[in-house]
Amino acid sequence: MRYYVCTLFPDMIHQIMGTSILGRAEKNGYISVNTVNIRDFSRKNSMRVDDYPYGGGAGMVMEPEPVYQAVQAALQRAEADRRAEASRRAADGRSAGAEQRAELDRRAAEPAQTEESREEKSTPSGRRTRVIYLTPQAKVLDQTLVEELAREEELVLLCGHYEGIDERVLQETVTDYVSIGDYVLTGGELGAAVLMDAVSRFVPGVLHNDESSQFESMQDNLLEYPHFTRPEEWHGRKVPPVLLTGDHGKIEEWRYQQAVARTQERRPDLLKNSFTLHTFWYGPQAAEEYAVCLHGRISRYGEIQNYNRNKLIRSRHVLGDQELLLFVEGAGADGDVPFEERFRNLYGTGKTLAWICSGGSLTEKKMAFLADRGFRLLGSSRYSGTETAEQVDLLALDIRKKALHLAGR
Ligand code: 6GU
Repeated sequence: MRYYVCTLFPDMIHQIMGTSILGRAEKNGYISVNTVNIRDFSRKNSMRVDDYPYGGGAGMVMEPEPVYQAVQAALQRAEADRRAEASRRAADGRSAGAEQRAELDRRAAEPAQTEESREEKSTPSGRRTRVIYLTPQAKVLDQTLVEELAREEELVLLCGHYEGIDERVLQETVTDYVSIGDYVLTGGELGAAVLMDAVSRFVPGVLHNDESSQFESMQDNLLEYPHFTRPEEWHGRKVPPVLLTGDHGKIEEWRYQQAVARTQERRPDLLKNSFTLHTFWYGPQAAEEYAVCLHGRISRYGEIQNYNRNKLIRSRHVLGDQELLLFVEGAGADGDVPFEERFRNLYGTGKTLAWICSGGSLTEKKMAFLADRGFRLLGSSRYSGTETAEQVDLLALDIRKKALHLAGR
């Protein structure tokens, strides 16, 4: 991940980003932190970049031209770095597969973008570089947006000061407006640092295995369960006995209950965005593997059930409003038990969300059947079993985003 921060205080950014885990990540090349000093683009002898607001009122406003020049400089550096990275990868790939090599060579060989064509042109991955303005007048950063931003190769961050920035340059350059909370700071730098910290945690290589939890409660819109380490008793307080049993099923269940109870108590507003995930799979072993993998990327809790089993088929299942059914059907899995028969005891409430993944054919009939049974179909996808971890991740993020959206939250 490459960051380009347009700011009046580059030292502040480098100070924060040069410390601890982020400093290590930069040293090891997993992230790069670049700054553009907006003051370098002042046209005044005083080097000032602010002026009085039209219409009067308190405070100063940052002028459009120096901000525009700074953002353009950031975008140009981003483009140069992207090219350098592509040729480096192409060089590295000479010994790798020919297909990959051809793709990378193609990217590296793309003609340089002129400044005039930038607006229409996008990055080699087909997207425009995101230019994020840090401001309290925006949607508050959350974990879903953090994960989405972490999928970018580069981000340009614009930090304002004084009362704000002339609206016209924002209209012309900014793609995203982000706040870090409902309070006002003296400038955008701390917001930019917060965003970069949260995003960098999702960049592969930044966290070591012992620093990252595979999937965090926050991604489930739940707070973390409480943690304990040695000694077993401290100041007369004992570690909850369940944690000493070694029974992983029980421990996971306890942690889930703790996470929900804690969220209820401290952040009840989060609970309405939380879903309990139930994954039902049937068909061959490959379906189970895919189900386990996808489930684990959508939620750290919930259950995975084998619907090949007659016992399950016979017992009644009703999923509620805040439950999400992930339905994974293996290739050629219709076999001996017809679909309608297999799910004759499965019901939703009418609001229960469902997503169908199929290794074979996704028929209208199956979708209609689920809709009839009280499920709201979020969407569907196909899988081949040859998906990369990144593709599964992307699908998981999409399902979570759609679930929040469809539930109207
Ligand atoms: Cl990102 N910037 C400023 N100046 N104030 C804020 C903020 C950002 N987020 C919350 N308050």
